Amino acid sequence: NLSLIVKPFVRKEDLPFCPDKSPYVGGPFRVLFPSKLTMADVEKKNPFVTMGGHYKPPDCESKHRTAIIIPHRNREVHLKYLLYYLHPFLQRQQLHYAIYIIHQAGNYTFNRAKLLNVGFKEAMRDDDWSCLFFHDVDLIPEDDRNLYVCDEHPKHASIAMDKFGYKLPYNSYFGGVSALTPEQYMKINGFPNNYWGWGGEDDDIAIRVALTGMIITRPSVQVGRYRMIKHEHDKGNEENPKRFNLLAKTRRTWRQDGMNTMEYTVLSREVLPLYTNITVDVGTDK
Ligand code: UDH
Ligand code: NGS
Repeated sequence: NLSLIVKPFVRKEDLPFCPDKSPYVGGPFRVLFPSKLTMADVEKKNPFVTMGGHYKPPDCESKHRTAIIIPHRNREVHLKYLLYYLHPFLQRQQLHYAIYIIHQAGNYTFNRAKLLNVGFKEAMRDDDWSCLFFHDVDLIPEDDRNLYVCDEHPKHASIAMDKFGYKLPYNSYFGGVSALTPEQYMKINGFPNNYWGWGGEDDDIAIRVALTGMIITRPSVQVGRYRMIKHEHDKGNEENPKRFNLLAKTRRTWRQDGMNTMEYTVLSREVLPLYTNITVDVGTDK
C-alpha cells in the first residue's frame, strides 16, 4: 500500500503548533570545552540549521520566534563553543530561532550595548521576532529548562553563573544574558549608546526597565545556571571611568540616548552556515 510509504505533502502553514512543553527538553547537562573541536565539527553536528543560523522545528510550528544577538570582537574560540551548545539547546526547545553575531569593526574601545542595539535593528529587518536574547559570547547555559522565550516583563536569564558561585553578584544585576520583546525594548528606548569600555551598561539597562514601570523576571537558580569560559580582560575593553557618572544621569538621559539616536554603518552582512555575521562600524566616543 503506497500511502503507507509515501509521506503526504504537508504545507508549512498546515503544521500543528508545537506543544507548550517540548518533549525534547531535559534538565541539567554537563558543559565541557573539548580542545579539538572545530567549527566544521559544529556545522556537521547541526545539519538542520539553515544558512544564516536559522532554524524552525521540522514537524510543528513554534509559538516562539527568538533572535539571539551576540556582541563580538576577537572571541572566535568562545563563539565556537557557544554555537556547539546553543544550537542543539534551542532545537530541543522547539524554537523558531536565528543567531546573529554583531561584530565591532576596528580597534576602537568596545561598546557592548550599542552593538546590541544594532543587533536588535538588524534582526528585526529579517523577521518578525517575538523575543530577543542579548547574549554574551562566553556564557553557556547548563539546563534545558532555561527556556529562551520572553516573559511579560524583561527577563534576566544568566542569574546563576559559576564565576559568582551560582548566585547573583548583586540584586539588580542584569548582565550576561537578558531577553526582551520588541515592545519592551522600544519602551525603554533600547540600550544606551554611550558606554565605551567595560562596565555599567547592563546596570543602565536595568535602570531603564525600572524607570518605565517594568520589573525583571528570572528563572529559578536551579535553572538559570551558566558556565563562563574563562578569559582575561580584553584589549580595547578597559574599564570605563565614566560609567558611574553616566549611571547617575540615566534617569534624565534615557529618552535622548538609545534606539532613537543610534548611528552606525553596516560594513558587511555574511550569511554563514551557523550564524549571520554583521560587521559594523559603531563610531567612537565623542
Ligand atoms: N566582547 C567581545 N570582545 C571584546 C570584549 C567583549 O566579544 O573584546 C563581548 C563578548 O560577547 C563578551 C561581552 O562582550 O562576553 C561582555 O564582555 P566581557 O566578557 O569583557 O565582560 P565580562 O564581565 O568579563 O564577562 C570581564 C573581564 C573579566 C576578566 C577576569 C580576569 N581574571
Ligand atoms: C558591576 C558592573 C557591571 C558588571 C558587574 C559584574 O560592578 O557592569 O559588575 O562584573 N557595574 C559597574 O561597573 C557600574 S563581572 O564580575 O562580570 O566582571 O556586569
